[in-house]
Amino acid sequence: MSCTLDQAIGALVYVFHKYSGKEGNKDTLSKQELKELIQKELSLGPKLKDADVTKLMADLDRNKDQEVNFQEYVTFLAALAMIYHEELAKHKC
Ligand SMILES: [Ca+2]
Ligand SMILES: [Ca+2]
Repeated sequence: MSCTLDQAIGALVYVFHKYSGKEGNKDTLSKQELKELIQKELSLGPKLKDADVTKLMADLDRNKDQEVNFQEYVTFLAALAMIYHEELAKHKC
């Protein structure tokens, strides 16, 4: 039986490929794919404006190829995990 962390990591990989395969390079997320991933998979998605996605894309795209590869995506998830961790800490009293 797999544990929850296994499943969570599996889900992270699965979600990346679910969107990265939609257009262009199958192994990287274009801005459109990134936007769709955020809007459909994250609770904060609908709050993000187009300008936010553009800025996020620029932050994530370390090698400046206008695409988010898996390594860059992992950086994004790590940042998200930090935010979620802080939020959780706030709600625990
Ligand atoms: Ca793609
Ligand atoms: Ca890139």
